[in-house]
Amino acid sequence: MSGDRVRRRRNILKDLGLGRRTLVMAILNVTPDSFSDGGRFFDPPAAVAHARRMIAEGADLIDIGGESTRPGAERLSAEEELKRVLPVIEALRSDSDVAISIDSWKAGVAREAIAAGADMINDIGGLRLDAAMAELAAETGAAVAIMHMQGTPQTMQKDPTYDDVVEDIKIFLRESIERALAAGVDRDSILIDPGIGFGKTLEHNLEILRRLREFSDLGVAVLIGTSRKSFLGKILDVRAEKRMIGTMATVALAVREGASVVRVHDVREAVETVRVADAICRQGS
Ligand code: 9MG
Repeated sequence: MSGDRVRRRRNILKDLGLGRRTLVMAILNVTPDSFSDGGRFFDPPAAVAHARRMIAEGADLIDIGGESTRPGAERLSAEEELKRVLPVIEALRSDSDVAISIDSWKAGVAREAIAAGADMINDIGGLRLDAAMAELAAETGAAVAIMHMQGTPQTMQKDPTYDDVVEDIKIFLRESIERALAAGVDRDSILIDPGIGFGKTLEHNLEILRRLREFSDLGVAVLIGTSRKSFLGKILDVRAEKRMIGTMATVALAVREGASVVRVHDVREAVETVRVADAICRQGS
C-alpha cells in the first residue's frame, strides 16, 4: 500500500479537541489472555459490539490491540496480530467515524491497520522496537502515541531500576520525539506516555503520577494509562475487575497534573470523571 493511498489529511487529535478537554481512549483488547478483561472480546463480533457500547458511552478513541502486553506475555507474529485486529477495524469503519488507534509496536501491523481506517498508532515500543514506525507515522499522517517501557513485556518487571524515574523517562521520550520530528511527524500529532506498569515498581508508578506535570515540559500532550493496572491491585488488594474506582482516582489526579488523554476500560465512568475534572481544572481554557 503506497503512502499516498493511506495518508489521512485530518489531524485526528486536533479534530477531537485535544487540549481543550480531556480525551477518553477506550481499550479494546482482541486477545485471549488480557489480564484486565479476561479475553472477553477475542471473538471479532464480541469486540465490535463492545466497541459500539464504548462509543455510545462517549469514548473519543478506540484503541484496538491484538497482542497482549501483560508482563511475560509471548510475542505474536504480525500475521496473527492482523488476523485479530483487521476484522474489527474494518467492521467499525464500515459504519462509524469514531477515531481508531492501533495498539501495536510493529510497523507492518500499523500500516495495514491505517489502510483499513485507523487514525493513530499507539506504540508501546516508543518508536524503538521497530525502526520503520516513525517514518510510517510521517508518511501516513497518523497521530502517534509514544510510550516509555524499560525492557520488553517479557523482561520489564525483572528488577526495573532508574536513577530518577521521571528524568530518565523524559530523556527517553525526548529522544523519541526527536526521532518522530526528524522523520516528518507534526509535533501536534504526537502524544507521550510514561508507560505506567511497563518496567516500573509500585513506587516508580506512584512517583510518575505524583510528578506527571513535569512531562509537559517536553512540549507535546501527555497520555496516561492506569486502568485496572496491578499497582492499583497492590494498593487496594482487589483483582483487576474491581479496580474501577481506584482507576478513576488516578484519572482525576492525572487531569489535575496536565494529562490530555486517559486510556481506560471503564468508559462511562471515565467520561464523567474527566468532565468534572475538566470543569475544575480547565476553567477558561
Ligand atoms: C497497550 N497499553 C497498555 N497499557 C498502556 C499504557 O499505559 N499506555 C499506552 N499508550 N498503551 C498501553
